[in-house]
Amino acid sequence: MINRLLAACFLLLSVFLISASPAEVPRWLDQFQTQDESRFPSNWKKIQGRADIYTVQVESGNAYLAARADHAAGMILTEAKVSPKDFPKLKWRWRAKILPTGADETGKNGKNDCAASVYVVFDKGMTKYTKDTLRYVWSASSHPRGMILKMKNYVYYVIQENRETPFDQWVEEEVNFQEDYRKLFGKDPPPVMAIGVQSDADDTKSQSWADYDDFILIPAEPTSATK
Ligand SMILES: [Ca+2]
Repeated sequence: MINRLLAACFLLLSVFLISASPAEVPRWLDQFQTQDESRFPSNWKKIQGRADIYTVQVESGNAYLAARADHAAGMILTEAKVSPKDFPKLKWRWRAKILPTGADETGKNGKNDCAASVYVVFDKGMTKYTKDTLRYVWSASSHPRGMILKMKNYVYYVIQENRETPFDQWVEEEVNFQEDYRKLFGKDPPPVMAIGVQSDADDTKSQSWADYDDFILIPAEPTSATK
C-alpha cells in the first residue's frame, strides 16, 4: 500500500513538474532586501527629475524604497522585459506618509502631483518619450478608485488609491495591466520594458512621502488546453 501511495505521489509530482513552464512562476522585480541601506537602489535608474528623493530604508529587517519628495518630483525605472501574455499582472505594496497639499491629477488647477504612483511602460519600439504607459496613482485628492485620466495619447492614469485610504499603512495592490491596456488603447499590448515609480510634489511645492515594496510580476493562468 505504501509503495502504491509513493508511486501515486511520484506520478503527481512528475505531472506537475512537466506541466509547469517558467512563465508560471511569479517573477520578483525587487524586494529591496539586497540593496544598500540609505542609498539609491542599484538596479533602478533615473528617467526624469530628482533621483535623490529615493533611498532604500530598513524597518524591522524589511528593506523598502522610500520616496521623500520635498518641492520635487522624480521618476525612476527598473527593467522588466516581459510579454503581457506571459505576465499580465503586477503586484506591489505601498504606503503613503504625507500627501501633497491640494494636488489634483486632472491638472485643472496646475497642481498635478500625487502621493505615489507606479508605472508600467510598454515598448512599442519608438523613442523613450513616446512609450505607451499606464500610471497607477495614489491620489492626494478624492478622485474615486478606478477613475481613468487620459493625459496624452500614450499615457493613462488609473486612480488606484486616494486620500481616503489610511495613511502610514501598507496597502497591497494587484493590477491586470494587460486588460487595462486592451481597454484603454483598444488593442493587445506590446511587450513590457520597465516598471517605474514617481512621487511628485513639485507643482504643489509641498511634500509627497511614500514607501514602495515587493514588486512582482504574476504569470498568466494556465489556459484550459494546458490544465
Ligand atoms: Ca522589502
